[in-house]
Amino acid sequence: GGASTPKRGAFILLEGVDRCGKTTQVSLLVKHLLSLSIATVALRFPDRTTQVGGLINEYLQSSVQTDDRAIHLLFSANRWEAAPNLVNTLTSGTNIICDRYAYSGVAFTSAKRAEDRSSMSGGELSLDWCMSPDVGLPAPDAVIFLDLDQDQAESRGGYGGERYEKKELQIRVRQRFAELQAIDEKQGRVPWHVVDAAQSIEEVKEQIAKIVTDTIDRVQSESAPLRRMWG
Ligand code: NYM
Repeated sequence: GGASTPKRGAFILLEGVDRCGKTTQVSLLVKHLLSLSIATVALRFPDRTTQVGGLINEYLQSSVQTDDRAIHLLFSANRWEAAPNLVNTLTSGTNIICDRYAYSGVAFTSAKRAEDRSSMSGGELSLDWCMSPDVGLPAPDAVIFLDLDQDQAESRGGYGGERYEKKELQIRVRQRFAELQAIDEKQGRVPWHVVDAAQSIEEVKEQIAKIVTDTIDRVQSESAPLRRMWG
C-alpha cells in the first residue's frame, strides 16, 4: 500500500464476571469515541442474532441438559462466524469495542463442575481443551478486565435467572480469568488492564477511556499487525 493506506482500527475487549458493568461501559465508551469522531462499533458475544446464537440463547435460558463440549463449541463457532466481518471492520479503519470474547468462553466452560452440568465428562474441562477451538481467532489489542468480587456483584441486586448466574460458579469464573491473564502476560502479546469495577460508573468510565485512547494511539503509531489468539 501507498501513503494513503488507512490505519487499521483497534480491537478492544471488555471482559469480566456477570454484573461487573461491562455492558453499560461498552455503550458509554462507544458514545464517547463517536463524540470525538473516532469511528467505532460495538460487538458482543454471544451474538444471539445468528442461527448459532439462537441455539446459545435457548441453552442459556433453559435448564435442558446439553453436553458441555457441544455448547462450548457453539460459543466458539459464534465467534468464528463473526471473525471475517470483525477483520474487515478493523481493516477499514474502524475500532471495535467488544463485550466478551474467547476469554469468557474458556472461563465459563472451564469453571463448570459436575453439579452445573450432566455430561459425559466427570471432572472439569481443562483450560487447554477449552482454549483450543478459539486458537487462531483475531486477538484483541487490549483486554480491559472489569474486576468485581462476588459479594459486590451480588449486592448489585443479585444475579438474573440465566444459567451460570450462580455465586459459586462465578467465583471460579473469576479465578479462570486470572489464569488466562497470566497466560497472556507470559506470552507478552495481549496486554491486560485490570479496572476496579466497584468504583462509580463515572470513575470506571474515565479509566477505561484513557486505556482505550492509549491503545488506539499505540496501534496506529506502531502500525501494529492484528495478532491471532493464543498462537
Ligand atoms: N458465556 C459467554 C459463555 O459461557 N461462553 C462464551 O463464550 C461467552 C461469550 O454467556 N453468563 C456466558 C457468559 C454469560 C452468558 O452472556 C451470556 P451475556 O454477556 O450476559 O449476554
